[in-house]
Amino acid sequence: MTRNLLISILFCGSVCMASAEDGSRLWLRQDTTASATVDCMLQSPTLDIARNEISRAWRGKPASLQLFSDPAHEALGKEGYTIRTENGRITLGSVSETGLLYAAYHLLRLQATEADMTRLDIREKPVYDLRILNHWDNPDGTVERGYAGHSLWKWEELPDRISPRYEAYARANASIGINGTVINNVNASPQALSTENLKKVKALADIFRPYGLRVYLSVNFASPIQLGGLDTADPLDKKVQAWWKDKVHEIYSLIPDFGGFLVKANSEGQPGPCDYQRTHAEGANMMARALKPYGGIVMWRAFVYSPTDSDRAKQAYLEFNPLDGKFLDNVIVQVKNGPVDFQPREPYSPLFGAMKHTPLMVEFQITQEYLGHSNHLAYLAPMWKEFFGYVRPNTIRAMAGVTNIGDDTNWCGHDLAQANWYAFGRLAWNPSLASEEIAREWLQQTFTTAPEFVGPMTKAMTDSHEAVVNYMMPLGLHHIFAWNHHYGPEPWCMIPGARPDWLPSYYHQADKEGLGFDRSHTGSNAVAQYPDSLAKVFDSIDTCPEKFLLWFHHVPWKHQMKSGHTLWEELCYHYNDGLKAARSLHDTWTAMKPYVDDERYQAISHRMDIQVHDAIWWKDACLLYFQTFSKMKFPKEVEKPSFRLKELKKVKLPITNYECPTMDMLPQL
Ligand code: GCV
Repeated sequence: MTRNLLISILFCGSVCMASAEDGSRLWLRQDTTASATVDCMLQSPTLDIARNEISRAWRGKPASLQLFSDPAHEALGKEGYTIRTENGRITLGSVSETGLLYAAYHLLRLQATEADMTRLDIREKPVYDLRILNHWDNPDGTVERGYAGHSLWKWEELPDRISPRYEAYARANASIGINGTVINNVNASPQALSTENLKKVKALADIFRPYGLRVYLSVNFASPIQLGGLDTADPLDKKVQAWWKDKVHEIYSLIPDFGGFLVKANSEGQPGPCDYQRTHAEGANMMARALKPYGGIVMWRAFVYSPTDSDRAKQAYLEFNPLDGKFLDNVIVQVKNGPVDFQPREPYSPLFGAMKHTPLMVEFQITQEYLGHSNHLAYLAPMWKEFFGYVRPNTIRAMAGVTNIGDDTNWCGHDLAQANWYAFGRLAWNPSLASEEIAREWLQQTFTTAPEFVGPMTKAMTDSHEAVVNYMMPLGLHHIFAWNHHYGPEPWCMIPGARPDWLPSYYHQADKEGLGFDRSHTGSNAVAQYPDSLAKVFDSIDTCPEKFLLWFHHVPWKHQMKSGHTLWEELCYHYNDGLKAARSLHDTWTAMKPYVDDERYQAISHRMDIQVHDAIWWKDACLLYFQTFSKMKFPKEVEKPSFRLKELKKVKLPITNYECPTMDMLPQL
């Protein structure tokens, strides 16, 4: 049965208009001069957006937007939709207005990617109900691990002045199906919940709402003390419970569709329930009870590790697995994809699959904290797909991504990094999409559909993650970054008095015997946290996939690898291949000049110069340093070092944890 909405859109001709190519239009760059006639029987903010999007850009057959309540559409859920060619027109159908908005963007994507639209019969339903961005934005406008300028949110101007970028942000998210945003840093200020701040949050929520984007807040567990003046934040204390209940009531009176809380507790110095000898479950459940009457949720992070003797990679599992089944049903435990911390490559976190009675969501990092910031091209869909190669999508409840968005004109610093925002949204909708397919459609919409451009660039993007892994940390090496800013290589880094698990030597364990962290049964036995069949594979140096070898094993320098090379040679070849691949990405881009506007061409070229520079820096720093242990020669095919170890050891970049270095700050070749 259709409800009585019918919007007819008639095609009108248009002319193409040129505009500055500064990257600000993201992948939403269709000519919007179509001025199609729209016949609309119902109006609402969301439907108006859907109608306008189609009427301004659609150049195909007449189209209708229809709300349905039939079983076929109900089976697609609140946000699913159909797109069908029927009787000479295209019908977009859904049970909800947001579903129709998503359908509108899908239709326009088909047009922008020049898909065959003669007979459309599309049924779409998101795999995850929660597809959510996490901003690590601070109240002072800085963005922790953000490399695209300052925060988009202008707190000092809100709620009176509204930047047009807020709506542009919501639109971009809706166009790829992202339906939630946590707008502040997980290292949360208690002030996030002040009445004054909540009014600002409400202003954003009002703008986002028609785009189907709900607002969430990161909260500081000690807010009842810091903000409420209580003498405790103990989750079992009645006054504390009442404080949260009242605060939640206040939030919902301002923002009726508020999504809920994200909590980093007892992690890296943040307060939490363990301060009162309570468990994470007790802390999470206390907040969940306050949110439950309004339909709100708690996303409770499992990113915990203390300076104990226990291998850092084991700690989240050790602390959370015993709590399986103890969380209320509106709590989702948010787990980083790997057991350590968003390294260029990690095995999946063993909590996935272990906590069978607790809803879990995966946290990916879109911002490139450990992948060359916004200087390097690292298309991350292949890395996220690797996770889904081990963790079946239907065993988790939701997907979160730490954003790479800032107030830079092009949103993400590197124009090609927009693809990671895009890919996150597309995979959160459907994790079985192929990385290549997502790259291709992003390139077609963002640059040109010319096959001479799309073909080589799809390949370059898809290869880029492996290139970065190779020139930074191949074969399972991890966390050998410079202290704090996590940009360049510092495998030698030694800070007196620092926590051992914040220093590279904790992770690479280089010595005269070999390299790598022994997490097998002879070492920390982290392998035992995986299901038996996989634990066995990881446990043996002979069966462990080589991409994880140094993650799970301390491997002798002369160990024979599958290629027949020794570990030392193999390491050298990987770094060398990474450098070659970085050069090849740059060459591909150079050949794309005829297909790209000059502004974006130059901006990307410049960042690729830095990427090649950094690949040399990483290769030289790591190989020269590890050579002091292996005492072995470089194979002759490996490019001679350009830097000297002594010089590299002196490098200290003048950047903080929210800046991206410029070429002049880097060690000079
Ligand atoms: C928001 C890593 C990052 C921190 C980040 C933390 C987290 O340690 O370096 O900047 O803090 O992860 O995810 O909580």
